[in-house]
Amino acid sequence: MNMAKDNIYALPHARVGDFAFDEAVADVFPDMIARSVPGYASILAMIEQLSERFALPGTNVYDLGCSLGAATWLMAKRIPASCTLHAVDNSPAMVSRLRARSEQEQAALEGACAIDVHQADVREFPLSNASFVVLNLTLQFILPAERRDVLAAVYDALLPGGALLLSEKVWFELPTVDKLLTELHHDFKRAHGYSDLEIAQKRTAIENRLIPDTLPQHEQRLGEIGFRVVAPWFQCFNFVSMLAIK
Ligand code: GEK
Repeated sequence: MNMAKDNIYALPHARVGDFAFDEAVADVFPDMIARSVPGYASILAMIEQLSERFALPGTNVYDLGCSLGAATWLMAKRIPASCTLHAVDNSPAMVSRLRARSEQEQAALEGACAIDVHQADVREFPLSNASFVVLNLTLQFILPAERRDVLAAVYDALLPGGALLLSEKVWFELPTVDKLLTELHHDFKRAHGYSDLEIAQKRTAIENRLIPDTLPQHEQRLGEIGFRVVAPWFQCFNFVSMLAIK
């Protein structure tokens, strides 16, 4: 796994453009996400565990917004070999690296389920016969007005008892709580070697691309769509992961 260091925002940018999942980001992505998302490793470990619980033989499992396939890879070794695991991302830079890794490391996947890698937009990607669907830090990059349709498509594709794993950055209505948890997130980034300049420039770059909801907004929308159980199971500062069961 490539662990090149993320220093994309280390030097001052004359104009901080909008954040994009391009070649430069894909090159440093494992380092970037580990140092930016508190609890990322814990969430991945639990996705592996949950996939084993929910994935049923002969069904589809989806990793929507898979990036370099960190969750895909873990799930492949845990779910029934008769499943098809669909890894979907619309970033060509991410998808080409994931395809290359799958080809290079075929031996490691011996006996595991088939992995189908798709360069596609999750807003349009057809889903069916699903037992477990992962949206790990992806929905937050989809425009708020379009989120309900994506989640409803997941709900429609899930078999009864099937589950959606949804991890998101969130904001908090109470200003004191929002300020505190945002500061703690920035402290986390500082403790992992990001400078104040990097934190500030990344914040500017991502402002228009990552628009968080609150946890109650997520819970209400998932409930309205029809999910029988909505259980937030993880929170670290302003990052939350929930399980929604049909
Ligand atoms: C992980 N889940 O390591 N269609 C498809 N992909 C999209 C779309 C879209 N409309 N919008 C954004 N993406 C991963 C981490 S990263 C999270 C997910 C982060 C993709 C985008 O290209 C990127 O690869 C991913 O969603 C978000 O478990 O960078 O904070």
